[in-house]
Amino acid sequence: MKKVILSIAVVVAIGLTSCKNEAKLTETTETTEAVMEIAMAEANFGVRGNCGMCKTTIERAVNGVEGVANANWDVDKKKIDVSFDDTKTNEMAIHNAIAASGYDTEKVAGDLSAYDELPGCCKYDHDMEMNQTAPKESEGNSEENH
Ligand SMILES: [Cu+2]
Repeated sequence: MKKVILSIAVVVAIGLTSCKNEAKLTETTETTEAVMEIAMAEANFGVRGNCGMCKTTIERAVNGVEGVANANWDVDKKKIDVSFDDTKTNEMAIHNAIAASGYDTEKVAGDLSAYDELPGCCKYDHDMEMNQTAPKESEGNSEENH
């Protein structure tokens, strides 16, 4: 168990570093931002989680999907904003990546064995309300009913 936690901590540390580097890269390429923007699709949807460690795990899972440019999970709203290249990936791939890391999304239930390996503080309540403030522009108006 200790081994697992240690390796998670290492991966998290690496993840954090690479996230920061990516953020810097996008800042320095401001001139091409307008061009990039056109190719980028946006998605925002509910994801359950408790704390900053959940945020790291969720965002690392999303950033691991090829084509994802940016991911930001809001701990208060239980909601993630993702921008991605829709020629390389799609919203369902992002849902699946989050679910594989153990977290529930609006569309896909989190993998239970991954959930079991989450640190105690991250074992979120499966009945938790997600997406606590609805986004103004929702792409999926057809999935209001669950
Ligand atoms: Cu957590």
